[in-house]
Amino acid sequence: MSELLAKLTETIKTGRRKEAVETTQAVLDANTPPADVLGALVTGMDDVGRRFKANVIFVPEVLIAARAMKESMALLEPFLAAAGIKPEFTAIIGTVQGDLHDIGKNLVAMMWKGANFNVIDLGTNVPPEKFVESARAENAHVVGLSGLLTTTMPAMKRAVEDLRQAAIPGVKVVVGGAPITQEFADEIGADGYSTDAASAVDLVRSLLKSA
Ligand code: B1M
Repeated sequence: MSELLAKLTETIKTGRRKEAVETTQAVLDANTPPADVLGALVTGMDDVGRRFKANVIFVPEVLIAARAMKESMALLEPFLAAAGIKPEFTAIIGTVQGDLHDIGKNLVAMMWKGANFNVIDLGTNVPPEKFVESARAENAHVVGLSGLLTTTMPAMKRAVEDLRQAAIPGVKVVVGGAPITQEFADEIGADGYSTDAASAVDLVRSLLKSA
């Protein structure tokens, strides 16, 4: 069985969608514990994240791996639900108000899903109050703000301020996007900043582990 799980990890790493789905079905048919199947999938996406961060692979490979992961997860989800296994964290994500860029934000959302977070994607041009409303309604552990325009950096600042003012217990705010820097993140009072989608997984894990 561990051979099949290793194969499953490999199909995600290489984005072989059809094989990923077939292998997921095979391990489920063999009554493999759903947590072990999930572990094999997440290990695959973690590896994708590491190689993306190291510039060994690029956006298209990540998208292909994420698609394989998504289809395998669709098969696995009913088994996870039946076993009472829930995603570790709930994460809200969106591109800040006035900003329509979503490629980077979508990559972060995919990486977070690949790490088995429950991801609620609010899309682009998201007003500060929508982040607050959604974080409250979903009992979010983390809110991710993406911004690609220097002209929308003030909207990111407002969103962080509103989230701080709302004082939602335990929620961490993380930011990213091409013009965003660690200095800016510190200046606006965000809990964390990451340069890329793969690091955004490590960032959330470390912020929430130390919470
Ligand atoms: Co726009 N655009 N664009 N654009 N666009 C930029 C950003 C720009 C740098 C181009 C340039 O002039 N050289 C420039 C901004 C300049 C500035 O602000 N200083 C610019 C401009 C000016 C504009 C318009 C104003 C143009 C106009 O209409 N006059 C307009 C604005 C519209 C609006 O938003 N209101 C506009 C429009 C567009 C398109 C619609 C045509 C299209 C967006 C399509 C889409 O997103 N669906 C577009 C594109 C594609 C770009 C470029 C070419 C590429 C952006 C991208 O997707 N990169 C960009 C120039 C460039 O970067 N070369 C440009 C790939 C993506 C994977 O990277 O989003 O940085 P990125 O995400 C990274 C990290 O930043 C990080 O992870 C990702 C990688 O792993 N990250 C996070 C991102 N979010 C994160 C969140 C996190 C953590 C990490 O935690 C929550």
